[in-house]
Amino acid sequence: MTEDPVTRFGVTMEQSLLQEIDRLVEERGYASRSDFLRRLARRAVTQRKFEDEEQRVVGTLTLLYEHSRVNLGHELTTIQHDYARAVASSLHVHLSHDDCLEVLVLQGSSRDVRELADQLRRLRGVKFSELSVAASS
Ligand code: NI
Repeated sequence: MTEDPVTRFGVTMEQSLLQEIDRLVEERGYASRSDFLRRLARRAVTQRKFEDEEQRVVGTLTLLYEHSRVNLGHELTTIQHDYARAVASSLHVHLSHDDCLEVLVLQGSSRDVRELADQLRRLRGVKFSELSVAASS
């Protein structure tokens, strides 16, 4: 893989904002201001690509749900089977008598990943869901 050359450029911003950034860099352990800003930029670029439905993405969907709710487990499984092409793997943890944690590893088109996440999130009994994606090409 050829190395991607880096470019330096000037950024103008309010001093107060720069101070807030420096505090974040310090507190969160970023290597530098540049490191912090690069990560922010990559996130924005990924978000933009995710809006393109044909974009290939990889990611995870974390779900916390009430396993004791009638039919929920069945509905979750049925929807995942509908999108089997996008579900690379899943991890299930029985958290307590009532609650389960499920982490899906997703790989596919942005459209499939988003539709799957939306359908699962909407089910009654799903208490928390978080989708995290990165562009894969
Ligand atoms: Ni369980």
